[in-house]
Amino acid sequence: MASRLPIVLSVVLMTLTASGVDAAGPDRTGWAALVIDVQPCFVTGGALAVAGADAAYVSDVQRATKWLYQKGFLVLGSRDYHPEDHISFASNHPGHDPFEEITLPDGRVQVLWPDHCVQTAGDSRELVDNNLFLELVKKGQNPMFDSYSAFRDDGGADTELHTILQAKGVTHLVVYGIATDYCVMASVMDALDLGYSVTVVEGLLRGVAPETSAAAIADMEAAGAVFVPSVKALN
Ligand code: VGL
Ligand code: ZN
Repeated sequence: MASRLPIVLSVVLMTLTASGVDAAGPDRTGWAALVIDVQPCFVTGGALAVAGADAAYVSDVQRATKWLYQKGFLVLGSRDYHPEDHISFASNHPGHDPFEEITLPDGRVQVLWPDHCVQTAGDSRELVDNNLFLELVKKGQNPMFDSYSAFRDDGGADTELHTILQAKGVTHLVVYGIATDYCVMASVMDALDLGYSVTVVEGLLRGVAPETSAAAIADMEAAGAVFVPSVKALN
């Protein structure tokens, strides 16, 4: 039996190599990447296309995410996933237009958007390779509440994200995606509130508008997020 051990070991090693996990480099226990809303609705050609979120951006995100995965980071992500009667759709508020801000009867301020990331429509799918993700959290399904944050919606209902991160012992998040001034910012702020250390990859952010994106970056930094230009800074 003992003579078999080297064979078993080399099969295990070959399997690890084939899976693409590169054990070299720092220990990444406790670290996870969080890829926010890289979906067709938000990229060039989408209903709510964000400036600079083009095909080159999507392949940069794909490459960076695969690199982190190979370095031993857990990879999680979020998907905006709205029903057709969602409160954020201008089409559900006759007389109002996309990008208008309205006050709802309960006093909440809601930005109105074009119909986007509609459940089961092609534009809500994930653009980064699904096989890299431990979990992809859907958000914004409740027609009554928007959910910029990947952790919870405007009604206070939690997604499963925090529970999963805790179960996996994650303490440090590397965050990037779309949109800087909405879902990235809300997710980063909630992550900091929940006690995670947060590193934001600035080169992999795309925002709805330059002024609100610059303000969001300043706010995230002031709240304690660390900014790096690219994932290579994490080597
Ligand atoms: C987002 C606007 C509406 C985002 C989602 O992913 O930042 N922005 N829904
Ligand atoms: Zn949305």
